[in-house]
Formats: sequence, C-alpha cells, structure tokens
Amino acid sequence: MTSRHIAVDLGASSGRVALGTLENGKLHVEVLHRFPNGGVPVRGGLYWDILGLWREVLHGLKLAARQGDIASVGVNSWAVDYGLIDPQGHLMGQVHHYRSPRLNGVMERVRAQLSGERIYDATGIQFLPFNTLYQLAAEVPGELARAQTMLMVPDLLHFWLCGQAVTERTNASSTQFLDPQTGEWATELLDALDLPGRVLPHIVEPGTVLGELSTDVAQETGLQGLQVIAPATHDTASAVAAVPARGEGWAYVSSGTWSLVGIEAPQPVITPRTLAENLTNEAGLDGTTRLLKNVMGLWIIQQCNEGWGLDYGDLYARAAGEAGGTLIDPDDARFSPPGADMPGRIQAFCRETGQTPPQTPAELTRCVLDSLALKTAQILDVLAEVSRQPITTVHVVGGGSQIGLLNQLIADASGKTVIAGPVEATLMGNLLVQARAGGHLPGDDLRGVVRASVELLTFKPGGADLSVLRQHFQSLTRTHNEAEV
Ligand code: LFR
Repeated sequence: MTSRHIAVDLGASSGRVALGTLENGKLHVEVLHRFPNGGVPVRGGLYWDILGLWREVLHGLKLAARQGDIASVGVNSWAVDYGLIDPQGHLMGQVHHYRSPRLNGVMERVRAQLSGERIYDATGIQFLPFNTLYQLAAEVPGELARAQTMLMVPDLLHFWLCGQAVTERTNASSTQFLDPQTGEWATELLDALDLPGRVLPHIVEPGTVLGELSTDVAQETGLQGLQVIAPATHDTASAVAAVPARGEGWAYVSSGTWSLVGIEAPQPVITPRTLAENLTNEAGLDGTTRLLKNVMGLWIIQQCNEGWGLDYGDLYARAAGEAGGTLIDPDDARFSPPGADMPGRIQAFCRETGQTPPQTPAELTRCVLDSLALKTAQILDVLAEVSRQPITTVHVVGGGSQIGLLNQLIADASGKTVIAGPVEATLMGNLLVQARAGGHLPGDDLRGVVRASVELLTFKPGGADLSVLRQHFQSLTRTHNEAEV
C-alpha cells in the first residue's frame, strides 16, 4: 500500500513544503520547497509576513501537484500566534510575532489581576510572556469586539485551504486558556479579563479531516481532490509524535530555534512543584500530555550569526575545538528579543556574573552550547523527579539533532545516552498523522514507522566530567528560576 501526503511545516526561521510517501511501513520525506521566515519589524511592532508565507505554501503545493496522486495536506507551525477573522471571513490586520514588544509587561499585568496559581491550575501551562492569553490582553480595544473568530496560525492556513474554521487541540493548548482536564476552553480566565470567549472556535483532535481543498486553491495549484487533514498542528507536538522511542524511561529534546525538553505523560501533572519549576502540560497526540519546558535554544546562536554570516557547519566545528566553561542562563529574558547585539548580551551576562566574556564566534557559540546542554540536564532531573520515572535515554530530534557537539554535551551533562534523529521529526509526525487519519497506516505504531525509516546516531556519556560546570551552572540559574514564576 502506498500513499502520498503533503506536510507544510512553518518554523520561526524557515518554512517548508514536503512530500511524504508511505510505502511498506516506511516513510520517505522529500522537501519540495524551503523558504526563509522571520519577524518583520514595523514602527516598533513585530509581525509575521503571513501573506508571504501563504504565497510560499501555494508555490510548494504547485510543485507537489507535478508529482500527481496525493491524498492529503496538513499544516503545522510554531505555537501561540493567531489571526483575527471578521464576520465576512477576512483576516483583520496583521499577525503579531510572539516576540513583539507589544507584550512587554502584559503578563505581569494579567498576573496581578488573576493569580498565577489560578491560571496554572486551570491550564497547567508554563508562564511565557507571549502565551496567547497575554497576546489577547494586549489587543487594541475594539479589535476583539469586531472579530468573529480567532484562528491560530495553522488553523488560519487550513481555513484558507478548505474554508473550515476550527482549532486543533495540540496548538490550542499553547494559548494558556485550554483546560487540560475538561478538554474545553477555560473561558472563565478570559471572562475574568473581560476578553470575549465567543471568538474561540470549536476544538478538533489531530487527525481530523477538515474538508476538501477549496476550488480556488485547487485551481491555483493544480492539485485536485485532496483532503485537508489537521495533523498535530503545534510543530512540537508533531515532532514528539515522531520521536523514535520505544518502551519507557525516555525523554526528548525537540531542538531548533527553541529547545523543548520533555517527556510524554499519560495525563497532566499540575502540582505546586511543576508550577515552581514552570513546567508546561501541552496536549500531545492521542490524549497524551507533553510535560516539558521551553529553553531558549539555538535562537541565541541564530541571532548572533545574523551578524557573523558564517557557515553553521564551520561554526560548530570551530566551537568543538574550544575549551568552553563560560556559561550563561539561556532563559535569561535579555536573550529573547531579536537583534544584532546578541553577542554583546552574552558578554554582558558573563561580566555581570564575574566571568571573562567569550570573544570570538567559536567561543560565543561554545558558551551557548555548553549552557544549553547543562540546562537540558537540569530539566531532565526535574522531569524524572516530578514524574517519578527514571530517564535513561534522551531522544534529540529536529534540526539541532545534527549538531554532534551539542548531542555529546547533552550526554555528558546529563549522564544519559543521547539518540539523535530524525532531523525531520516534525514533518514526519505531521505526515504520519495524516496517513493514519486517511486509513493508510494500519495499526497505531507511528514511532515504529519512524524507526524503520531513518538512521539514528548514538552518543554515550563519559566524554568529560562536567560536575564542576554543573555546580557553576546551578548557581548561575538559581536566581533566574526564582524570578520566573
Ligand atoms: C517551537 C515552538 C515552541 C513554542 C514556540 C513559540 O517551534 O512551537 O513549542 O513554545 O515555538 O511558539
């Protein structure tokens, strides 16, 4: 049995349209179209070029049409951002970027109105200043009153593809106003903030057939008779669905612009301890919970490299030759905004914490990678503790899984075996959920298909003794963790 599906994966720094062919229990992924993405600054605001992204998607679909006979298409993207739709079905205004300065101070204001405990008890979601809850609170008065519906970015693209305006569950959970116990919107949080819960669409599960490709899109792209199927539309949820793990005792790192460090739990874990650690309980595939923590990730290096313009392979090879040992807390709020002064921000952090600042691109990169590895190890310990499950293996998936140095550092810092790959976990998770929904994947073993389809690399701990560095890191981050929740 052969089936073919198209996955659209929109990431914060790049997007792609890929064709997946499922044949004899193996999935072959071919990226047909790759395009850059990023925030567009305008007069102090920061936005996504959503129409530009849509044009790239249409272009990718045209390329796919040349391949003939495709069963379905589905879109995933980063989380939390949305568009507002007016009663005529038109997009209102722009789609704001989650790093927009419009959010400065908003989370603090909302938390002064509703207590942190109340928000966390109702949602189990990590406090991040850009959660949709704070974005809605930052809307210009009147905008929400005019809106008929709020659609998350992948939902918006599905709406444009087939006319169905619904929200898919995994991404809905990133808003911080979905109740993981009832599975419904936690509208009482919006009511308490005077925000209109009526704009929230009906929630559907990953794997829901949304409809047929609209006639206008079919005409524009040359694709005929395709179903639009919602995958796990949050990119991290699709990536976790494709983690090639088996059995128990494993964690994952979805490594890219962000580093999402977590485990898959059978149900949400919402306790004073998970609140204190600021862990998130995002919805996963098939009713699972993604108990994880956001770590700033490769964003810091990406922003540095905007100025350096270096080849990433060379940069990481040079970083591997550095002694390392200078550390930052990658989750310090100063590293979140975009900007060419990222090396300066790293150096300032080092100076403030009594360390000699790294100077060269290789030294700066090594400093970030060491810090990311130590942060990952720290979170893995917390996850094992709160879930009462030992973790022995860490699956690193996504673009960052190609950085051998980082994989080895995570193994050394955590004392756990790291298994790296697949690079295209998000695309694979997206494609496999579509294939299953369309009845093309007998059985439920998505992860088995991934294991059969890709080569994985193993990194054993023991390269270096990092106990002193771990202690140093612990003392650097303690202050920050306390400030976070
Ligand atoms: C990763 C990701 C994270 C989310 C962040 C912002 O691409 O989706 O899971 O917290 O982007 O949306």
